[in-house]
Amino acid sequence: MADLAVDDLTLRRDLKTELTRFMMSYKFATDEMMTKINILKEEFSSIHDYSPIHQVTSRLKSPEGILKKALRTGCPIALDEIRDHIQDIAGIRITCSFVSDTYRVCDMLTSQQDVTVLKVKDYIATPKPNGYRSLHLLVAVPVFMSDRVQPVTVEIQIRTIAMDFWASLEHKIYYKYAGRVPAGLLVDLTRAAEDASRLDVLMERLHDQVIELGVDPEAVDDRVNMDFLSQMPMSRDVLDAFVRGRVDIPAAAP
Ligand code: 0O2
Repeated sequence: MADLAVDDLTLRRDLKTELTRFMMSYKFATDEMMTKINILKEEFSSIHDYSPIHQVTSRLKSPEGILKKALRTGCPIALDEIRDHIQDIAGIRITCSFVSDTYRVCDMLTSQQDVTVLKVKDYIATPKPNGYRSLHLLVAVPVFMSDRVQPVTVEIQIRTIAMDFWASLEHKIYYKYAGRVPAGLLVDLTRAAEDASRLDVLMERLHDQVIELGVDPEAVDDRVNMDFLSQMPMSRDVLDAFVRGRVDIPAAAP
């Protein structure tokens, strides 16, 4: 009897370790992708004072959320099956100001050597019937564990601020009505999606016109915004030595 209890405890501990490893792999993959995205964001903001990435957020589906999705989609409850069939356990959402930025960000991420593109769904070029627009990427990134390297799937949604505003509201309404949204509201939502799409086109056109006029918003402030550099004491001579290779740094006064 006592042995049975010990076996049960050991089994529970092993299962918990396995589930923790499983969830950790998605957390690490999210962290890796977030680092990549934040590097791009910071590089653009520092050098150009403008970034095609407006905001980036991430979320990890909870074990309960994963189980619910597995039951809803008929996925067998086994970690290997879940890994293969539930592909949005790790999710990242990037919002951009303009439609062209969404494709630009997509290209920058998918051209990175260690990012394997599994699937691209372009709901911007082909919106869903309800008006939903967004660029969906499924990518795999290698996660380096202590004893193995594991490719882990991350879902990335890239959309404009207007598309994101619409999708958040639609999501709320959909849940409020438990999927049975009144017909009138559905019509209004589809209209709002079309309006948001027109706004995106208009804003991008205005942005292009501003650039054509020679008032490049990226050049209005030509200071290189490297706040972190200002925290490091650096004289003009040191800067010269770094950038131009001049090494005649005057000796410090005794
Ligand atoms: P949740 O609650 O956000 O996790 P697939 O099997 O690939 O053909 P799937 O899994 O629906 O179909 O993939 P898809 O179409 O790429 O959608 C993935 C996610 O995009 C959804 O996750 C939503 O987050 C979002 N999404 C897709 N369609 C809509 C939509 O019409 N409105 C809104 N607001 N979001 C949408 P989940 O798992 O469905 O939901």
